[in-house]
Amino acid sequence: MKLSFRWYGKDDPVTLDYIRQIPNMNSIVTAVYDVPVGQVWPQERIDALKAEVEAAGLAFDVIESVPVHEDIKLGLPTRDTYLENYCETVRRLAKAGVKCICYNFMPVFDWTRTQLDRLLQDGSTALVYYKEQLEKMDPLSGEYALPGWDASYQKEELRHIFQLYSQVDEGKLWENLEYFLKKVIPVAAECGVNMAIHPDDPPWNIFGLPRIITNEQNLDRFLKLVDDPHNGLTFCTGSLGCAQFNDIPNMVEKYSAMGRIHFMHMRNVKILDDGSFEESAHYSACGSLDMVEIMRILHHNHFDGYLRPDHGRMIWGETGRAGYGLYDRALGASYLNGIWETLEKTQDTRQK
Ligand code: DNO
Repeated sequence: MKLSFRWYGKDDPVTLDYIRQIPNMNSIVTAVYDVPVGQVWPQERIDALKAEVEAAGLAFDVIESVPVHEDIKLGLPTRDTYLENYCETVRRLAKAGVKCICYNFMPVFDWTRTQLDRLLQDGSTALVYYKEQLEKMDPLSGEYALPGWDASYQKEELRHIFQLYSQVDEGKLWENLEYFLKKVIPVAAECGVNMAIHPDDPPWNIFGLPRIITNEQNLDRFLKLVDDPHNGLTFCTGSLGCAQFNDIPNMVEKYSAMGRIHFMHMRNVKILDDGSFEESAHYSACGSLDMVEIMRILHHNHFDGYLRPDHGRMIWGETGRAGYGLYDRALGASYLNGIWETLEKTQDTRQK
């Protein structure tokens, strides 16, 4: 297990110097953020980022994310140019030593919450998804700007994209994903990079848009589309784990035994009765997931990929990027370190 931490670059109030003070910290998870989606990342920008991360004594080997242009997800004729650009970015990242690239295939919106600062009983704030609130949200109203959403769309553009998606059902989205993988995975394999798709968050359709990286059956199907170890997963416990239908320990067991998990996002969530959920502290009892069990399975299966504490709450008066403050994620990292060290030092539960 290589412990890692997401860093949003120079604008991130959480500095590399702070991150490296977290015990056992190994790698930075970052990206070149200001290149428009679909364009090739300039090599000098990649190299500068690498130099900055390495100067702080941390490894530059995980990118989250290289975003997939909407035309690829929609299967438009323009997709081939964007695919070529995507492959070129993969090559350039590999040249800079990157080992793992996280991306997602969610139409239009990335992760979705209905509130980013819900006050919890202990006085911290967290990201939540309340079904009732979501049903009242109209993404086309222009009133919402969530951090997981591409804010560059104008209202009319968004309307147009929604119209285009009326022709793309789940079956079509699968075809477009396959087309993407068949172009990108051979390039990744050639240059030794692991591609790691992030599951849809939440793992069900929202706003009438299809979502397919959602459950075990679909993850099986995904891995078979291109059955190559470079075609793997970012296993996000919080994204998949906010749905009752996902048995997280079983899924972690299956995919880590197959060697197809390249990146773990460790987050705990509390599932509520009506299918809503609240993000919680990492500690198992704070949410619905058994974090020790998940780590035990990873350890047992000799997981040696990257792992990062995912979204934290805002605690101790910290302000900053929702989900990505320093304090609660650092607490999460320490907690995960503690579990892992215990597993390493107690009886050997590993497969021989
Ligand atoms: C949320 C993140 C996601 C993730 C992308 C990967 O906090 O886990 O935004 O980075 O879905 O492409």
